[in-house]
Amino acid sequence: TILFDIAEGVATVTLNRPDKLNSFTGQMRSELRDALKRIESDKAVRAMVLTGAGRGFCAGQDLNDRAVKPGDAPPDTGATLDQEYNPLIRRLRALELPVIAAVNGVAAGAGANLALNCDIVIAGKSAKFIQAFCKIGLIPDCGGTWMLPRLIGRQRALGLALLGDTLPAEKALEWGMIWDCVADDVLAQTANDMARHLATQPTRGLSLIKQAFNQSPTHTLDQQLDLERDLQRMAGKTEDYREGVTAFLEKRKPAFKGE
Ligand code: LHQ
Repeated sequence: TILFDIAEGVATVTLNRPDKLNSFTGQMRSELRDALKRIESDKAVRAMVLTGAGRGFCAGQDLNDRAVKPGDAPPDTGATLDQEYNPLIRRLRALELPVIAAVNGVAAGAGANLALNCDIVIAGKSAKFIQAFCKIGLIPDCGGTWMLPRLIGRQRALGLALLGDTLPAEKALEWGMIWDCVADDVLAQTANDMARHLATQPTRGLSLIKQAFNQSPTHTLDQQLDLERDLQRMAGKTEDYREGVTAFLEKRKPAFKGE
C-alpha cells in the first residue's frame, strides 16, 4: 500500500491505494512507519517527497475500517490516534531532513493534516484540502487543530474545521497554507527537482532550522533566542558550515556532505 524509492539522495514515498483515494488502513500506517524508519537510518537519504498514487493524495482514515455493527462497541478512536497516527506525525515532523508533500489530488481528513505536517507543501492545481472530520462527528486530528490556526489564522482555520468546506489548492496558496500550487502535469517533477536540490544542501543545518521552527510556537522570544544560540552552536560545528564559508571565500560552489 506504499511505494518506496530512493534516488539521488531523495526518498519518495507514495501512498498507494488509488481506488480508495489512498485512504489509511492499518497496513498502510504500518508501511508508512517502516518507510520513515528506513529514512531515519539511511544516511544517504537527505530529502523526502510524500505523494499519492492516482487522482487522490489521501482521503484520511479508511472509513470501512471504522464501521460499527449494531450492538458492537465502537473502536476507541483515541487509542487509534495514540498508537498509530500520533507516532507517525511525530516521526514525520522529527525527521532530520526536509520533507516535501506533493499533493496530487484531494487531501481529506487525516490526509489533509498529514500533508500540512510536511515541511514544504506543493499542490497540483486540481488538488483540494478538506477538513472532513466534522461531517462524521469527529474533530480535526493529526495536529490539525494546532497547525491550521498557525498557518492561516483562527478564523479561517475554525471555519474550515466547522464547515468541512473544500479548499481548492489555489485558495490554499492565497491563504498561505501551502508553499506553491503548480500545473498538475509538472507537480511530480517540481517536487522532485526541489528535493534533489535540498539533498545537496547542508542537511544537518536544515534539520536544525526545522527544529527551531518546530519549537518556536510554544516559546517566548527569550526562550527562542536561547534555542537559536544552542542550535547555532551545533550548526557552527558542522563540516558543511566550514565548507560553506571556505567555498564562499574561494568563490566556488560548495560541496556539502550533509554533516
Ligand atoms: C474511501 C474514503 C475513505 C474509505 C474515499 N474511506 N473509502 C482518525 C482516527 C480514527 C478514526 C477515524 O478517523 C481518523 C481520521 C480521519 O481521517 S476521519 C476523516 C475520514 N475521511 C473522510 O471523511 C473523507 C471521506 N471521503 C470523501 O469525503 C470523498 O471520498 C472525497 C471528498 C475525499 C473525494 O470525493 P470524490 O472525488 O467524489 O471520490 P469518491 O467519494 O467517489 O471516492 C472514490 C472511492 O474512494 C470510493 O470508493 P468506491 O468503491 O465507491 O469507488 C470511496 O468510497 C473511496 N473512499 N474516501 N476515507
